[in-house]
Amino acid sequence: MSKPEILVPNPLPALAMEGIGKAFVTHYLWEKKDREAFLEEVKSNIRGIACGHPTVLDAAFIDVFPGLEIIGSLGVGYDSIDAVHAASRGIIVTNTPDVLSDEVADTAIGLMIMTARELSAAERWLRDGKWANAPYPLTRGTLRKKKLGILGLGRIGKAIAARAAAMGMDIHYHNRNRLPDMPYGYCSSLEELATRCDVLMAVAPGGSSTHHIINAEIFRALGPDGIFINVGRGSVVDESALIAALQNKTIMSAGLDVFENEPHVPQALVDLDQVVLLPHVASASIDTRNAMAQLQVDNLVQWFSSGAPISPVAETPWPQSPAAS
Ligand code: NAP
Ligand code: 8YV
Repeated sequence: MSKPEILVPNPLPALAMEGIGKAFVTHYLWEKKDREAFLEEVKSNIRGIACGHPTVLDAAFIDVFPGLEIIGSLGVGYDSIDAVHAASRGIIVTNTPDVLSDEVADTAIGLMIMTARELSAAERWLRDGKWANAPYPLTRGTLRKKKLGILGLGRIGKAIAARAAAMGMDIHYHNRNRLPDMPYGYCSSLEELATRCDVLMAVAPGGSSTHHIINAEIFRALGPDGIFINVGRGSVVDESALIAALQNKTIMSAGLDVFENEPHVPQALVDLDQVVLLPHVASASIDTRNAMAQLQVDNLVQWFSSGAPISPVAETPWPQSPAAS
């Protein structure tokens, strides 16, 4: 039997390319000079798409492929894929949850400590040769006896909470749904969470339900001693309001791994000393990216061999409900 044909719109990690290359006939879209002409040529044969953030798969793109069965995405966030539209066409979308939660949680905690204790600025002080003249100033920020507020107490949020609780922080959270089994304080609104906590940590998904929910009002609630950390998605934050809040000292400082328009980072953020900026690296160790790539490949392979994906997203559950199928 001939191998299924898979479209790869953008380059993926080596392990994913190797696994997909072995199991399928692959079409690397970024290598094609005339992409529209190429898609016209192969569109009827494509049964799967293998992609990664931030490749956009909107309804119009998905509809190019009449025989598409599965979209296997690298990463847990899939806000750049129209999964609702995929579901309406019976197309499965898979992501790579769990295998990255601990790595992302480690990075989130590191970023929080770097921001509260000004570790990047202190290192710059040493590298600039200033230490010989004066010690680095004492930091206003500390995590001792502080409250951590988590927006998005999901797989990664829980891993962050466990680490922060072990550090002695008092944990509170806001989700749309309260989690009765969790020993942390629940806030039914994001504003209540921002008012209650000293450090606000965003680890919620992107998409329409979270777009700009962290805005000027939330920064006012967080207050002048407040620290804001974002390891979720840049779109969750109104970046202009964040820049204003930092410039006007409405909040004390921020640590950011994600941005509204990556890889563009506003110069106004780069210019601020009380901000720690990372280039979306929370899951970016070789081990973790390999685990993500393996799960992406396994989802595609298993779909075409046994008809059951390993980790379908919530919008395209498997097995499908009788009504949907
Ligand atoms: P998850 O298990 O699905 O958790 C998401 C949490 O967000 C849930 O607790 C959910 O609770 C809450 N949530 C969703 N929509 C919300 C809304 N409108 N208002 C309030 N809370 C909301 O996902 P995860 O595996 O922890 O991953 C979370 C996100 O982290 C990903 O989607 C991705 O964007 C980001 N991420 C970033 C990196 C990085 O490199 N920086 C790496 C991995 C993941 P309710 O449904 O009850 O609201
Ligand atoms: C990766 C991420 O940067 O999993 C996610 O949602 O944001 C990160 O782990 C990305 O998905 C790799 O394509």
